[in-house]
Amino acid sequence: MNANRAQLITTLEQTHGALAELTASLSDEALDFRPGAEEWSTREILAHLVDDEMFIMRMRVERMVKEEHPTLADNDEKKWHSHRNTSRDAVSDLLHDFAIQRVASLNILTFLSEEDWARTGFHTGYGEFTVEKWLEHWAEHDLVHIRQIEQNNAAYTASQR
Ligand code: NI
Repeated sequence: MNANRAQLITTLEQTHGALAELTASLSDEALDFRPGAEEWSTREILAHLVDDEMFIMRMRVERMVKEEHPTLADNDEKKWHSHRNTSRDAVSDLLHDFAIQRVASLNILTFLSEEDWARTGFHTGYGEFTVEKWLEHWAEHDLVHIRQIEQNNAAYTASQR
């Protein structure tokens, strides 16, 4: 496995721990705090990561590996979230669900062949990409949302002064 790919997979392996650490001492008020009217709360970010892991991230890899150059449809994240059953969104549930989904993803990524990494798909927003390229997007997406939670925590702390 090439070094860049191994590094990206390590990033994916570390995300659950980072999320657990960032949310360990948060009250429900802090979890539901929005830094702006249009911004996501930390609880919503966790729910988004659970949904994305299964329906977007892993699904796209699976489709590229199993289908010939599939067209991968965009999804409306806000609409998804508005239809979400939020009755099971305790932070412990969300982290547990994310851990299960992430392990399933890592099991698939770990066993891809060189031919699999070179397989392609098309997305109306991103254009042409390979499984390898998708892994870069996936790891970057994790880091974007980890930073977003860090910023939410800082904004919440500032709002309490
Ligand atoms: Ni996202």
